[in-house]
Formats: sequence, structure tokens, C-alpha cells
Amino acid sequence: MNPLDQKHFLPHCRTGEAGTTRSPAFGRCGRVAALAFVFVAAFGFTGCNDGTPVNDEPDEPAAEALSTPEPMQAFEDDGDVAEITIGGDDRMRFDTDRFTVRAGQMVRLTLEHTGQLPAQSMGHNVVVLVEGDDPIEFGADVNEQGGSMDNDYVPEPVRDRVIAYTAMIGGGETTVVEFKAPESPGEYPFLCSFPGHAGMMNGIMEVEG
Ligand SMILES: [Cu+2]
Repeated sequence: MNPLDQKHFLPHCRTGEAGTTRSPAFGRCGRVAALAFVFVAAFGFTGCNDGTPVNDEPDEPAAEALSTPEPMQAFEDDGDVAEITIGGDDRMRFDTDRFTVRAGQMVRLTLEHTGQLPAQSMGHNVVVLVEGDDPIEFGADVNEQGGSMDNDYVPEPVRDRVIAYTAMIGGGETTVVEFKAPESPGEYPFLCSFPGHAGMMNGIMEVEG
């Protein structure tokens, strides 16, 4: 099959047999589809689907890692949730250096790594610290206290300084952490604890009374 035929083939399969195009290999397109699959696989296209985005996210990050402590995990959603999204890129930057929540409010914090580099070289997480802690110092302590990909660069000895943290992710990945904001209003620093990132990647979670 040459590329010209391919161009015609893909739209045909996508719209041809309405409602049954999810698995073209079992449909009328049969062997042609099989050939197309080879082509698609080789060139990274996502033809013959029904237009829904292809979920190409890797398996859950750091599934084996020391898991996020219980209190940081999912809460009962009572409808009063602060939805916060922070982007991180391949240039070692967060797109947000400040966000505000209310004291005691449930927070759903999403980190989107908008870059392409893998977590091993440009990993990002978001670590929210207790009030008054210093993100640069914290980053240095993570390295001294055994920070690694296995513990999302939040090793056990520094966890008493942490209110919440996300998994460490690479380009194209997204991760979410849910937690309850502190009851005490104030400024709570956050950072990325990947080695060398805290200086560039830090900010403030402001807790309003
Ligand atoms: Cu980072």
C-alpha cells in the first residue's frame, strides 16, 4: 500500500461502517486494515479510531513507589473543592507561582507536564510545604536524605515538612493529588523536588481565612 492509498483508506474506515469502526481488523476492511495497522504503528498515526483521543498515558507513575500517605489521598467530594492546575515544562518552569485556597478546603491539585522529556531527566512534581519552610533548603535536604525516583523525591525523613505532594512525572504525563488545605491561614511554599529544580520551580499556596 502506498501512502496515497493510505490517505483514502483511513477516512473511509473512520466513517465507513458507522458504529462499528472501533475494531476495523474484524470488519469489512479486514486484511487492508491489518496492513494499515502496520503502517499506522510504524508512523505513529492513530487512524481508524472514532475520533476519541487515544489514551497514550503510561501506566500509573511510580506505582511501586512509597505511596502517598493516606491523608493525602482521595476525599469525599462535597462540591466545595479548589481545583488547581499547574503546568511544568521542559525548561524547568511551572506556569504558576501562586494559587489561593480557603482554610480547611479540599484541594484537587493537578500537575500537567507539558514537555516531552522523560521523568529521569526532567521530572516534575509539586510538593507543598508547611508554612515558613524554605523550598530551596528543602530541595537540598531531599538530595541529602535519599531522594530518588522510587520515593518521588520526597524521602521519608523530610515528610514531616510536607502537606501534600504529587508523583514525579515526565513529559506528557498528568498526575493529581487531593488534600485538605491547612486550617491556619498563611503562605505555604511549594516546589518541584527533582534535583536542581527547586530554585526555578517554586511558588506559594496562599491559604485564606
Ligand atoms: Cu521539576
